[in-house]
Amino acid sequence: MTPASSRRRDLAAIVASIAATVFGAGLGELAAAVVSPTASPFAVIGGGMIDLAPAWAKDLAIDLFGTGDKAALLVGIAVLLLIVAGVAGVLERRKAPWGRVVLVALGVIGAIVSMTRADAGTLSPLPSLVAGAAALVAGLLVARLRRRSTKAPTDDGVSRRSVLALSGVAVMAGALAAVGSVAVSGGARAVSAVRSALRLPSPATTTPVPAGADLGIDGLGPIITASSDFYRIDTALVVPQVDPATWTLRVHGMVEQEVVLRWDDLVTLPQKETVATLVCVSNEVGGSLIGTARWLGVPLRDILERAKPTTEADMVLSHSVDGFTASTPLEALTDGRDALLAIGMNGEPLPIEHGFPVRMVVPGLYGYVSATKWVSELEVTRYDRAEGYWTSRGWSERGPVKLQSRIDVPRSGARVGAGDTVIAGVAWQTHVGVSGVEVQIDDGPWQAATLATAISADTWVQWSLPWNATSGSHTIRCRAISADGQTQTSDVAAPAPDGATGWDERTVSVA
Ligand SMILES: Nc1nc2c(c(=O)[nH]1)N[C@H]1C(S)=C(S)[C@@H](COP(=O)(O)O)O[C@H]1N2
Ligand SMILES: [Mo]
Repeated sequence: MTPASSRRRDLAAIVASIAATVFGAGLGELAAAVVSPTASPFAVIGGGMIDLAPAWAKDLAIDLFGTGDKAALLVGIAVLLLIVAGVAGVLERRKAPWGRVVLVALGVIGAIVSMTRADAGTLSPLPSLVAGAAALVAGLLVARLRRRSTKAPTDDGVSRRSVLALSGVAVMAGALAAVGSVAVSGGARAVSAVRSALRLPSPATTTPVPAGADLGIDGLGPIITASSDFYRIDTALVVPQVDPATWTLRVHGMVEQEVVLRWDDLVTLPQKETVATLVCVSNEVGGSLIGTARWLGVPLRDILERAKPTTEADMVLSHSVDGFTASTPLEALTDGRDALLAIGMNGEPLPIEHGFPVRMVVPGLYGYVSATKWVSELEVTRYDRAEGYWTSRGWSERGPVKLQSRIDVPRSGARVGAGDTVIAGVAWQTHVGVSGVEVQIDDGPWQAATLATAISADTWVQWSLPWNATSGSHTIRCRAISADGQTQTSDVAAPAPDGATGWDERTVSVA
């Protein structure tokens, strides 16, 4: 065989193997959609990778892709899979049956990982096994065709075309199966229908939003973030689908009385509506992983009171149905702040990706130690006995929110006309509160900005400063002063392990 024809055969083997893999992957997704969406081979491999990721990797992913980190991961897995499939193709041609073995091994690996997932059921390995088996069968079919083509060298052109045609059909069938899996995925539609039909109880107490809370400045986001604009951060590649009818919350551990709460119990308890700002520990200085919403729910204190934590307990490890956990100081849940077991967000049931039907919201703490979505368990324990999901990956065990401020107007790199304009932004240290914001233009003096009326210490506050802009390039920076008199530090710290610090800064060119 000439090197050229060998290369051509390698290429054909690669195409055939990739086609078989796409076919297998598509069928695996379809099988998952039918038996269990969270057991999708892509979801279990991706979920496993997320769980293995250390603090810096999470940070890097959010840094590079923002809230598109999950899509980026799935694309990454797909690319990796295709590369492995290509290598398997060459291997199969030169050292059969090792290429086939690799494809089957991928399915088996998926099946094994699927069984280690927190939400694994008995059928969880099935989709990955289907994927492996389908890839094997498709691979064998194409190989058979290829062998025929080697036996009849004169027919080479024709057979190569049929190999390509069969590969094309396999790819198309795989893609179709994957698309079909979205349509078949009944679980998601069912829960979303339940959510739409749900009526929330009315709150016994509410938090008013003062008229002066929103400065109404163009480019400054609204004081209450629309649910559809609210940032989303979690480890769930497939959003958990939890039906309120089957939801339970088990309060156990270091308690005098174990308590199990059902949805019907929860909605009959007195509800509170509060406004609270939620911020992610991964939020960079000037970042957008922060939002403010009206939350409806039952104070966690009322729930814990029924279980009666013992005096040695100092932490509540909240568990999500998908295995995520958060370690919250028991004190933050019982000291009277508006720590809620929330069922409503901005007047509607929680959006499914924000924790439907029930999540936690605790003012003053970053989300990773407090805001468990799809919550299913409150384990009363101690910091020296247990740790939360991100703590075991290098993040701090307690996550009090740090004092921060952000410039929203003018936007970074914006072109501003000379003359009277405005600088504006938000500042927060949830549950402590903000008493002032100062702004520095170039190397000028720090000037006091005007603060909007705060909703409460649990929310961000808007601020603004009139500015007579002169032409040229200007650097604007801001710093907040907390309600307890601290000035926001200029020390620069990365988000890991307990939240970013430093001053937000924008450079704008004035025409
Ligand atoms: N079940 C679950 N809950 C979770 C997380 C998660 O990964 N899984 N992430 C937490 C983190 S890190 C943050 S910042 C908030 C984000 O809540 P949001 O997506 O509603 O904005 O949810 C918290 N609750
Ligand atoms: Mo977070």
